[in-house]
This record gives sequence, C-alpha cells and structure tokens, in this order.
Amino acid sequence: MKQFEANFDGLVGPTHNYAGLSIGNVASISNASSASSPKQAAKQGLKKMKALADLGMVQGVLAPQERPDVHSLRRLGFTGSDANVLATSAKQAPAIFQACCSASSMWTANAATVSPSADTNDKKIHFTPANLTNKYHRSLEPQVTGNILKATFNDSRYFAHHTHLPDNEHFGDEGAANHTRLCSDYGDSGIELFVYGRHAFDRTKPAPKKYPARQTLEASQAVARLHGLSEGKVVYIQQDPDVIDQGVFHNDVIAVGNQNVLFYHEQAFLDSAAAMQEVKEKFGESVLHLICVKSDEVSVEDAIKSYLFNTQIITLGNGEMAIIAPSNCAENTNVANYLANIADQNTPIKHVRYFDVKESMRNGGGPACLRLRVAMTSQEHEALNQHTLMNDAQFERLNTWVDNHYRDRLDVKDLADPQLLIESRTALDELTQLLKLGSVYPFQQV
Ligand code: SUG
Repeated sequence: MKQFEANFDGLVGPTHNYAGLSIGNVASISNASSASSPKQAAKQGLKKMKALADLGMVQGVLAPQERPDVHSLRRLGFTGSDANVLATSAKQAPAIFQACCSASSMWTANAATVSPSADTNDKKIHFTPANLTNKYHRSLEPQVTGNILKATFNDSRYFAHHTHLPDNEHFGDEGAANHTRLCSDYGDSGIELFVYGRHAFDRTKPAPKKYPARQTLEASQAVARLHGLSEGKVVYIQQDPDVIDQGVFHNDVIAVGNQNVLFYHEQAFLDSAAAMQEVKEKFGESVLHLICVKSDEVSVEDAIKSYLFNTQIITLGNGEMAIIAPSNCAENTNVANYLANIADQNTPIKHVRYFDVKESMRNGGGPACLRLRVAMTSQEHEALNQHTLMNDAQFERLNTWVDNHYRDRLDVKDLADPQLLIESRTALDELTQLLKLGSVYPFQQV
C-alpha cells in the first residue's frame, strides 16, 4: 500500500482583511488597517495548491468560514436584521465587529492537530480541531472547522474526529502549527513533537513576559491522549519564551519538519540540547537530519520577517525534498544566501521553490500556515471526499468561483457593508456544492 503526505490548504475567504487582531504577531499588527485584496489572496493560495498538485503531491482544499459572523455578534447582544447587527456592532464595538469578520480560518495549520493511522492505537487518522482560545477572532473557528473536517474526511472506518478541547486558556490549543511529526517513511510509525509555550497549571515554570504563549503543555498532552499516541513516541518541547516575546507566536514560525528532517533555529526551544537528545532516542536507529540554523547565519528577526521556517518541506516522487518558501525569503539577503546553499548540505533537501503569498504574509501567515498536513495511505486517500482534491478541473472551477464572488479590494470600513455578507454567503453556498460538503455553515442550518 502506498503512503504519502497530503496538504490541505485553506481557501482564503471573501472577507480577507487586515484588522491588526493578533498581538504577538508582528505582521498582523504592523499592517493593521491596510487595504487588502481578497481576490488576489485567494488566487495566490490557489496557485500554490495547483503548483504542489503539479509536482505530484496530493493536494486538498479546506473551505473557509462564514464571515461576517453574525451569529457570534447576536450572542453578544446585537439584534435586529443581519444588516442591523452589522451596523450597530460596527458602530458600538468596532474591535469586536472586526474580529467577527476575520478570514483567519485560511491558516489551516491552525485548523487541527492530525495524527496519522500509523501512530494511533486504533489505526485511524485522528483530528482534533484547535480551540484557538488566545485570540477572540480565532476562537470563533473550531465548531465550523470540525464540520468542514468531518465533511472532508467523511468515512468513520478511517477517520476519527474529536471535539475541540475546552474553550479555556488553560487548554489553549493552536493545532498543527505547534506539532511536527518525524518518521522514516510516511507509513511507518513516527514520533510526534508537541511544542508548547507555557505550563497552564504550574506558574513556577518559565513563560514569556511581553506576548502571549498561545499553546499550553496541558493542551498538547490532552491531544496526545485523545489520539491514542504511545508515550514512547511523543516528545513535549517548550518554546523559548524569549523568542515568543520577539514575535514567534507559533512554533512553525521557527521550526519545520518533514519525514526524517527537522529544520529549526538554534533559539527555537528552551532547552534545545535535551529536547534533541530525546528526539534522537525516540526516533530510533534510522537516519535523522537535525538541521539547526545558527543566529549568525540567520537572526531570529530575519527568520520572523522572511518566514524561512514557515516553509513547507515536501518529499518529491524521486525521494528528494523541496522547500516551498514565500517570495519574502528571496528578498532577504541573509535568508536568500542561506537558501542558495541549502542543497549543498548533506541532507535530503535539494530544491527551493518560491511562491508569492504576500496577501497572507501581511497577516503573519506563510506557506506552512496555509496548509494542514495529513499523512495517509492510498486506501484512506480513496475514502476521503474526492471533491475536495485539487486537479486541473478543480483549479479552473475554483478560480472562476473566486472571479465571480470576490472583491478586488477591501478596506476595513467595507466590512460593515451588508452587501458583503450577502456576497460571502452566496459564494460559500455555491462552494459547498462544488466541494460536496453538505450544510456546514450556520446560515445553511436555519
Ligand atoms: O493567528 N493572523 C494569524 C496568523 C496565523 C499563522 N498561522 C501559523 N503560524 N500557523 C494569527 O495570528 C491576523 C488577522 C488580522 O490581524 O486581521 C491573524 O489572525
């Protein structure tokens, strides 16, 4: 049976905008109130998906969420017609209103944590949607994310879906952005690295001082339990609180892994030497490449600006690996130099491909943020909803769908336009038919 890793990218939603909602995420704050282009953003994402499909990768699409989120605004006491809810909340509570308009579900690395069947005790692929409690705008996602994942991986013989963890900061969970799997072949049992920012139930432990640590150890442990992972195959690693305070709000801003390669910055982890020792012991005898980038090669600041580590490392058909990097890496001299020489190191990484995902980057989302990885067998591949997979015809259809429904330009002040809600719901209704998802959105369930 063939085994491989599929990428499910988040399709950017029609309300993509820059509202400066994510304290601790430098790009989000510094681009607050700039004009966005939802159409460009969606097309940049689709282009990356198509390019990976063309490279022979299995590539899927995860639908965006319903925004503006009128239902959440009603929960907060705004009443009347939908247009009235938008108008009154935009006027009386603009920050809350903007949070309810974010297209942040596009970063599907935060959609869920996924453990492949090779690692779980019941040999199913396990999904736990992330609760994203640290940011109000993101905490609105998990319910519908769960609906979309169930409609995408829709066969209970192969896929196990959990409810997101309790919606409380103690169990703050950011999904796959803080989770990396290392293995020899994708179908072999691997080790799962859960990287957390703080201990929720032990205040004596180190924690960042300036910016929030979004992921807790206790959340990571709960996900590992739910997924039926064996203790000998799990490593918990604390992020260095200092790098969180410099803007590394998720671990995937400073480390990325694929198969037997872990590519990370020397300042990523609190006790890197001990963590890497445990990784080596638990990984076992097979060859493991730990590629540690030193601060004098690339500083943490350059890593955050360029998103060198928010790259996707993928395995091509011939077994060589390629780095899928944002074009911002090519524009940063230190990072471009580092990547220019990466193929000469004695590691499987032999190619670098650059993609323009600037609309997403301006909100702090690189190529790796835009995708959820699901390692699977060919049987599991056949069992999932085939209409969510990218191919030439689907690429055409989705581009036309974007052309028909998305605006070229959106300012934060446009978010209260009642027409935008109508456009967005019309687009999503059509999309659920295109991807054969059934009714996954609240507006479809009334
Ligand atoms: O959660 N930005 C996202 C970026 C998520 C990136 N994902 C990973 N690293 N995996 C966040 O901070 C900004 C939205 C705004 O400001 O309008 C935002 O939500």
